[in-house]
Amino acid sequence: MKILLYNPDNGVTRNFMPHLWMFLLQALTPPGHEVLLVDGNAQRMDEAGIAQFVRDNNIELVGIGAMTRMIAKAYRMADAVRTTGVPVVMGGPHVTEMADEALGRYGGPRHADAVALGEADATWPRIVEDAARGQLKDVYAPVDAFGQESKPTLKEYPVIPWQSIDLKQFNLVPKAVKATLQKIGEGWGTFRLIPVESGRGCPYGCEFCTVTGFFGDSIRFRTNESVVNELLLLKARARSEKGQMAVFFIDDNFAINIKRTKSLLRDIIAAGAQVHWVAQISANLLRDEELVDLIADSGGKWIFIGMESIDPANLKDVNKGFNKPGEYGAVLERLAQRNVYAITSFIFGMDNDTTGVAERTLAQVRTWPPGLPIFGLLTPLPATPLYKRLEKAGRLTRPKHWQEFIPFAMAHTPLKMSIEEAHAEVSYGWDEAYSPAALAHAVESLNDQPLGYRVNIFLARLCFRGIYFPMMGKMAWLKVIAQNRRTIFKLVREGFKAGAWRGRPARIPAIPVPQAEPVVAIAQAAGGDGRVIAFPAD
Ligand code: B12
Ligand code: SF4
Repeated sequence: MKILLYNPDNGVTRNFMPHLWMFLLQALTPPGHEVLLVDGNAQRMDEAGIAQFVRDNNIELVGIGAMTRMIAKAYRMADAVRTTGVPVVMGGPHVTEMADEALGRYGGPRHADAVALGEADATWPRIVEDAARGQLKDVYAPVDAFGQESKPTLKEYPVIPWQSIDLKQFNLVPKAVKATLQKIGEGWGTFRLIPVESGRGCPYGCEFCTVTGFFGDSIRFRTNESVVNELLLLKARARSEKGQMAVFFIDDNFAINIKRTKSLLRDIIAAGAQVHWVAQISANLLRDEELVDLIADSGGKWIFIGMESIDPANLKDVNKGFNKPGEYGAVLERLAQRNVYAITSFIFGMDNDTTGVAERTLAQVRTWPPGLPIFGLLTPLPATPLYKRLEKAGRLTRPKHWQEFIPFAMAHTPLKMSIEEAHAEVSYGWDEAYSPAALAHAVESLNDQPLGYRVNIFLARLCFRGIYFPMMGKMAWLKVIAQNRRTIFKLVREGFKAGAWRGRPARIPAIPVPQAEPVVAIAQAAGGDGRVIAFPAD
């Protein structure tokens, strides 16, 4: 059978990283079937396009995975596929919670022939075999022989054959400069950010988050050996094509078991498997100096921290009281001393937020080492405790907000300000944090560092700006470049000075890894279409 796995774009922003579920299910497909992957972020497709693709390639089964944010598009694409007579299986966090919606059991149209609930590692092979026999069931649940929910232990993790997967659509280096960049240093002809998981599950249960409900509060880890081997495979692939790979450890909380994270990072270093990496780690776990040392030494460059709010009352409301705003500055300082920087995520529209929350947050951010602040609105995702609380209180203004996705728009009324005021706070946050003055300030604050670090922070900021501000097309980019011309000119001028790129970082990592380049490549790629995508709330 020929199978297509498809992940939709969200219609607004473009993702910089492929989705792990596609590679994982491809690796778990029983032998004898061919699996094609299409990521809508890399290959835009509309309804007619996917129907044509299915016909042209004689596809016999289509698997679609989507978050809540893209579900409306996912349903439209599924409908288009089903008009060709090819069955559609849907999976992922949204349909797991809203299976009846996908199956048309709420009285609405049916979009999927079958739905895979929860983690599909064990059910996918069954789905494929049933589809091949023409006997798809409506619902596939991950249960054991006794009907009890069962989750993969991850001890027997499949080997994703990175050496041979077709990754053409996921190269962030624009075609026009690929050949030239291939000749630079070890080669920059390709740059890919690859998702790797080392474990699943988070016990913290923050009120707005899907993860604890979906993956459960039992945390499971792959063996160190299997993660290290995967990194080695990725490095070998990058070398063979004169390119670079960076890794996003997509674990919800990469250091949830500090002892185990340290042992993994030590094994990575011992095996020479360091790549540049990004990971999500909650602030409370970054108090550990030894952990932060190992992060830097193993190639960690950016840590995503779900700070959410600088107001302890807000954090308590959403069951995230383990975040202590008073220690945020020290945590970031500890990272910055090792040249690791943070993507700090904030949520506005929380129940204790009042007007001016963006400026109050920014006043704190300005006292911290430079990083990438991002701002979003509290969003009631289906089946989360937050959704249930707001529904019970009659506070949902758009209870099915996913059916008509509007970026950066609230779906409930905050308690101490209006919806419009919350929107204005988010807008202010982005405006101020990504203004030319703020970008110049971020660059200047690293004046004692080699030029690469300053270029890195500048380009990363330009890219992250695109999460909120449309930077589609050349004109929008030219405008941004014109607004930031002073900083660009300064960086270029310094680039010509002898030794500017070398210098001595504030602290030399024990294991030397090249600096700055991944973000350079992301920025170059973003030059095509300008937008990068939001990170999750850790
Ligand atoms: C990495 C990640 C991202 C990446 C993008 C995704 C990528 N390229 O990998 C980035 C950082 C960009 C991102 C952004 C966002 N994310 Co995100 N992200 C994640 C994260 C941490 C890991 C995803 C992952 O790969 N998991 C591991 C794989 C193996 O699990 P999986 O995808 O669920 O797949 C399994 C099953 O679901 C199933 N499955 C999935 N698809 C399919 C399809 C078929 C056909 C079948 C049979 C089975 C199946 O099988 C897989 C194997 O078991 C998850 C949390 C999590 N742990 O999953 C949040 C998560 C998916 N993100 C979430 C959110 C909310 C966002 C943002 C909206 C955050 C924001 N405020 O901006 C943005 C929106 C992105 C966009 N495109 O518009 C929510 C989604 C909740 C929901 N109901 O939709 C999650 C669950 C986190 C949370 N806090 O609740 N995210
Ligand atoms: S927001 Fe982060 S820390 Fe909280 S439950 Fe979700 S994954 Fe865990």
